[in-house]
Amino acid sequence: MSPPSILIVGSGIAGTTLASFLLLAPISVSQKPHITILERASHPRAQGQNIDIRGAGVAIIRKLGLESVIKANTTGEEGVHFVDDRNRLIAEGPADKTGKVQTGTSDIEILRGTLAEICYRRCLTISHDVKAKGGAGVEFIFGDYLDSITQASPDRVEVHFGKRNETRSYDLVIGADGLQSSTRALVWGAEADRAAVRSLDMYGGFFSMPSGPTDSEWRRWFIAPGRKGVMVRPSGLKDRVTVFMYCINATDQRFSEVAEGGRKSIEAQKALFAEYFADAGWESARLIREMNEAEDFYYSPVAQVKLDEWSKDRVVLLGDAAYCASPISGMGTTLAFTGAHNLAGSLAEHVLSRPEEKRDWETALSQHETLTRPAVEKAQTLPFGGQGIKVLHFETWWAVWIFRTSIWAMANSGVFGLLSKWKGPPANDVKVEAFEFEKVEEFPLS
Ligand SMILES: Cc1cc2nc3c(=O)[nH]c(=O)nc-3n(C[C@H](O)[C@H](O)[C@H](O)COP(=O)(O)OP(=O)(O)OC[C@H]3O[C@@H](n4cnc5c(N)ncnc54)[C@H](O)[C@@H]3O)c2cc1C
Ligand SMILES: *[C@@H]1O[C@H](CO)[C@@H](O)[C@H](O)[C@H]1NC(C)=O
Ligand SMILES: *[C@@H]1O[C@H](CO)[C@@H](O)[C@H](O)[C@H]1NC(C)=O
Ligand SMILES: CC(=O)N[C@H]1CO[C@H](CO)[C@@H](O)[C@@H]1O
Repeated sequence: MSPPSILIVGSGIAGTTLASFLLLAPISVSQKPHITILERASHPRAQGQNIDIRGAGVAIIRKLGLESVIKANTTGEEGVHFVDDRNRLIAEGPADKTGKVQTGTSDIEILRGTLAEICYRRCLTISHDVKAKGGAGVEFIFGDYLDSITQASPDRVEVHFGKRNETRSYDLVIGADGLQSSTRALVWGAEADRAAVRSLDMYGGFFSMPSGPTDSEWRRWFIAPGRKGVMVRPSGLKDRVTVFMYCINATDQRFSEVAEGGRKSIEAQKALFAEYFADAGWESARLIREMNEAEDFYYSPVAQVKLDEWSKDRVVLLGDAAYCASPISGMGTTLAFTGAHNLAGSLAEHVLSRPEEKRDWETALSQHETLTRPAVEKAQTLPFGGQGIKVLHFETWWAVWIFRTSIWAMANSGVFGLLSKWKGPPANDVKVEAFEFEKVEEFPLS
């Protein structure tokens, strides 16, 4: 009996977590799958700004032995300060460090790049252990991409690697290649792909910069007139902070045009933000200067992905590629973890633990979807149907002034505190399925 061969496209949070769990399925080493992880970047991408791990996500990192290392690498954010153009405090929302209540700052705040690196290294050590026992483990391929994916027969998927010009075939292909997934475009088709991505008319630039005298352990959130804003947040390192600049604009086509060219478009992406923030006030001059120098600048449209079906024959999508909830939801990473756990558990149950003639791929893929969808649907329900973000942002100075005054009044009336006591975070409603996986040692702290 030959173990299944699985290709995972994308070495992000979802892809590496899935591979780790697949290798921890409670089966003999000879039954463990051959896994290839294909990543377009030439090395693991240590980019991105602060992300949250909430509720169910915390239970899942614990299963991977990652709780201590992740908690040792958090950004230490104390909470949110809304500031005005003269950097005066308008309102304050402290972090919830118990994980029980929903505030802007969640139980675990970590830089996306740090988390991606930890997940990648976890996957490497698990793979190493499997190989030491005679299993196949994971083969990583960096710096390449697929330019075709075809269902060659009912149970084989043929793929072609663009750069190395090589054709291979797999039992299963998983597209864990993020919001702008090309697996989704290749398999679902260009038209379905366009229809699946629901723009929130918001575009973000992420980078880090040296700390200055006004920075602290508090996130500073400045909302400028003209529907744009900035967050400057602690990074976990004393001498650096992270920046998220964003613009909301449904008509300026340049925002979607510069998203197309990938890394080639970085100069155009930076120029667009520099144009929009030139007269935004506050610390914009410093931000533009630092953005222009930043080597870790990352641009992304803010969007959600909605698909009726996450799999087609033997191709399945996972994480942002299948069901991006957008950074506004604060749930993207928790959903990537939950989905990876459900997909690995379902494959272990219906495929990996069975002899070849009894493998039930269809049930595994549909079970993953049934288990994961309810959490996705909740997370994708944004305040005011996604218009919430627009409601908070205004075109004119006087509207911004009224907004600032009303947040100030709300903060002083204790409304924020009351709100946070009423409603638990949606992540605490997300169920962690009771799949059994092999125990793994706690990831070393250094
Ligand atoms: C560089 C980067 C920075 C990010 N920064 C933030 C942030 O600051 N805040 C936030 O809320 N979310 C951010 N995100 C998104 C966040 O990581 C996800 O919402 C969440 O963690 C779910 O992860 P995922 O694994 O599904 O997707 P992702 O984390 O997007 O991972 C997808 C992976 O697939 C790779 N990939 C893409 N296309 C291909 C291809 N054609 N072939 C092979 N590999 C491919 C990407 O390089 C990436 O490594 C960022 C994503 C990336 C890639
Ligand atoms: C790719 O490989 C095929 C078959 O091996 C060969 O015919 C073709 O010329 C190669 N293409 C490139 C661009 O090298
Ligand atoms: C949005 O873009 C349009 C077209 O470029 C521009 O005219 C408009 O001023 C922009 N809106 C804001 C709020 O900047
Ligand atoms: C990826 C990363 O930054 N890891 C750090 C996490 O925390 C430990 C212990 O403080 C460091 O040794 C790692 O370098």
